[in-house]
Amino acid sequence: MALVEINFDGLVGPSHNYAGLSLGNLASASHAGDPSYPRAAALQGLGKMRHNLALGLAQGLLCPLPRPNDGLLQALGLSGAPQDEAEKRLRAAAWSASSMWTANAATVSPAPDTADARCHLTAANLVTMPHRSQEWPDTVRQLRLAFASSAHFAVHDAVPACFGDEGAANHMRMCAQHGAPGIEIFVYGKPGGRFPARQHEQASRAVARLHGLNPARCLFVEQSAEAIEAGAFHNDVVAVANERVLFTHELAFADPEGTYAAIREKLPEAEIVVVPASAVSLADAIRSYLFNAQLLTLPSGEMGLVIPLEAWETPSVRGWLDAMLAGNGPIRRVLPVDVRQSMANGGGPACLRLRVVADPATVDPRFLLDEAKIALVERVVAANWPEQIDPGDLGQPALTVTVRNARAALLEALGLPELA
Ligand code: SUG
Repeated sequence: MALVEINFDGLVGPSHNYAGLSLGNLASASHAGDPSYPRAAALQGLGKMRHNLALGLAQGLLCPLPRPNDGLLQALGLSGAPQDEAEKRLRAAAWSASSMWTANAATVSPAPDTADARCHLTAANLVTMPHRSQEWPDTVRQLRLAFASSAHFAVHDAVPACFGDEGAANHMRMCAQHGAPGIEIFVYGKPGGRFPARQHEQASRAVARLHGLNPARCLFVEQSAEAIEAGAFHNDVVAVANERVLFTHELAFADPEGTYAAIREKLPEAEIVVVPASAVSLADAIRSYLFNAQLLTLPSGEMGLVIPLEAWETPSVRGWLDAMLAGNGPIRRVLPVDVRQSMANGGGPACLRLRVVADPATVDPRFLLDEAKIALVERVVAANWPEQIDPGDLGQPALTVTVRNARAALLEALGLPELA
């Protein structure tokens, strides 16, 4: 069994729009009401997938969920036109393309870490934000299709809604190599601040139990209240790990030194790269999404950091990265990509992907990409995704038809009638 890391990117859906739905996500709030460009957004995402595939890495795709979600509107008694701002927001929720951020689709524990030696995935309930809480039943359906081989995978329903769970965005795995047993680090927030703490400690503990993880190989770490307050609504906005390396802002965790010591105790080969606030302020880190990067092991064995262009263009971040590259650290390449449409809603390169360590031969091939399939999906997007959506367009019958037909064209092209 050749276990490799496969990045499953969420394709930006045809209803992508800026509705300002995520309290505590500064980008979402500041772009509320802007026109969005779904076609350009999806093509940017596909450009990132092609970029990473060309690095020699395994790449997968998850499809957008059905939108608008009439079932949600009906359940809320909202079949007619919205009567006030609150109802407008609920309608926007039913149109949200937020499932593109597949780092929030599930938490994944690869086979080497679990008691039954299968890769376990638990869909995230995303209960803190109404527009995200509708995702998981459709997500779990898609995961059960992509990872249908029960000899290799176990896909769990979301944990009960009493505890908020945001999936892999608050989970890091460190190990000597992807295919070796690892330690799993669950990061939770404590409520009470200006912004919601979306990940509950008890949700993380439930996921660890469901996955059959060895408690001695797990860490449950509190995110710093300061980071949440500054707009780090998920831990992956301020830290990212890959194999033996943790790349983190100094203010990411409530107890940074204790966290680093606990990691080193469980994984002596760990290398922890800390960016001090004196070099990159928390505000710059969050605005630029430096840490919402894909930290990848390249086929050469070197590590590369796929960052958003916004990070490359932020002077303090650029200065720190240039110094890092000139030094001797474990991250040897920095690779900027353009995902500006997603970034404007608070989703960087790391948000757009779900990492699954598995043998690609055990995954349904319809969810795996090569160059030809990326080109196929690009053609479908170019022909079917709306070019622009203005906030006032949501709910229009013609746009509803366009959005539904666009997704249907994608499922047809990928041969995925089960998701229709
Ligand atoms: O949940 N934005 C997403 C961004 C998710 C980023 N994911 C990770 N950090 N892993 C969120 O806040 C904005 C939607 C809107 O406002 O229209 C939104 O849902």
